[in-house]
Amino acid sequence: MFKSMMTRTLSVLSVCALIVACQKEEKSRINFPPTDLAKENFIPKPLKVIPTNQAFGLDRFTAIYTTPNVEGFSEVGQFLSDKIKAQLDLDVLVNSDSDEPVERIIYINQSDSLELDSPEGYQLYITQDSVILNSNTAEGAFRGIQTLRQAIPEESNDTLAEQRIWPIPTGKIIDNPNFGFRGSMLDVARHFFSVEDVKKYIDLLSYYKINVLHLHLSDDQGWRIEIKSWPKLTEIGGSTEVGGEAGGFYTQEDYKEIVAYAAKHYMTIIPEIDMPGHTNAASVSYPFLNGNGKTPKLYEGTRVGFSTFDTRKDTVYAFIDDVIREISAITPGPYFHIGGDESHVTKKKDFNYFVEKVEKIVQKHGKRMIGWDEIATANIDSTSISQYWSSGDNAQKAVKKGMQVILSPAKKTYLDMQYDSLSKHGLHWAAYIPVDSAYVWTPEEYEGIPMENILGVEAPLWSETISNIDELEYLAFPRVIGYSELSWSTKENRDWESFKVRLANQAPYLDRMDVKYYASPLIDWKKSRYTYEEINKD
Ligand code: TNX
Repeated sequence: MFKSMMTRTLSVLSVCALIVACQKEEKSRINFPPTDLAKENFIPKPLKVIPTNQAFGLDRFTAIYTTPNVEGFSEVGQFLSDKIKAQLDLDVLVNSDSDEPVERIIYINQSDSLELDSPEGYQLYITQDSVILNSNTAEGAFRGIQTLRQAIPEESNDTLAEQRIWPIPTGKIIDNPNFGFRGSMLDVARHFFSVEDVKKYIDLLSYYKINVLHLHLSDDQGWRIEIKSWPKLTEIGGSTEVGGEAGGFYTQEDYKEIVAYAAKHYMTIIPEIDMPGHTNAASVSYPFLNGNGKTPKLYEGTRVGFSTFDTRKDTVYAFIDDVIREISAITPGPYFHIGGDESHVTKKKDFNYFVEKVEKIVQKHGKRMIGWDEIATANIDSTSISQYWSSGDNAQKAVKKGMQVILSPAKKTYLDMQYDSLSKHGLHWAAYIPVDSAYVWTPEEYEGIPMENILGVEAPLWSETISNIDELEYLAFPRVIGYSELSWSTKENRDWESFKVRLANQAPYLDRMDVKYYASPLIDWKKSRYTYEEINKD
């Protein structure tokens, strides 16, 4: 114990010595042109940005150090180093004791400072000689390095010294999220998306500090996760998708890979098995589940609301217990989503009875239940969570029960809504959602739901009209970037005119990541491979 404290103190001291040494080494100072940290295109906008108008030169004499012996910190340092390498082809060593000359350091520091009053809060102090990132937790450090990544210029300045230098503006950033839950949902049931596709979506979301990915794993058109005790769910139920293509599913190993990848990005995966409606694929696989008296067939259309489980059969609940048990065992996050939407052929009292029974099963397996807003009609616990998508009445019912609400109003947050009548993909039953309309609303004051009942904001991407990653990106980007700011930044810090400019400047990053975003004509894109006309020609 004493020894480890000593090592820690010593290494903090040696890092301090290094900073002082760097500061003394006047000759390594480079004459940067003045900068303005407040003009960086950060999304989401940090709580406070105080510029000091000089520059930290990121170059091959820069090294990363992290607080030793605190879980996760060196991995966050390595993550930053890997991203710098991928972007700039620059090697920045992490916690290295090599003799390579180091002139400037990035220090990722665990700090118990009371000012950092949330696990995701962080402070960045950028001076000419060092970048110090303070946070209580590795999660906060991870959010902080996304901000730092956004301050690294796309182009190096090659006129300042012999080596290539990427100047980062100096100053101080104090940041903390407005909502702890900032999510997106991906429907892998209507069309299946591969593990690689999901990982790319995670990469992009986490750059904008989104920390929840909800996977809609079952619907009428497909069952997408292996359940070892009920193998036909994927053998039969996973074999098709909308339009009649081959479908697909995640083995439990695939799912674990997604969960682990998300965890590395400090992102929680929420699995959803949609019940008692939206269950045609399950009932085709095991017909005893069916409650509407019809012999089901595989379904490749896009209608909703025609299927239901039999809510009065014990064997149905034994089946659900197995499904929730197997998925919960490989899901480290605290939530299990039971769907519950559009059960149009389930009688009201059967629906409520069903939700109440399934809530107990979810709790038995150690998870907190989430359901679409309809679940609030049942007699459920205040610990369960209602996801508002269409009914203000249901939201009020949830609030009366003391439940938390996730805000996903279809007419504001549905990523599958078309931008306008020219959009190549998407639906418009709830609204057309252009990029400004997606951003300009106030979750904190939505439909009179008290702030203390709002868990956060989630933008669902339903996949009836999209079948590959390019189409996914067309609908999600750039709107999901706006939802990241709506859920991270405070109301006072959000402003369409400012957001619009910062969004325009995301083009180089999105291009570098090969994101086929929709180049909305509302945005004066900084540089884009896709013009509005090109994207809209078919
Ligand atoms: C409604 S939103 C649905 C989904 C569809 C979506 C299409 C909700 C809980 N149910 O089944 O995919 O509309 O926009």
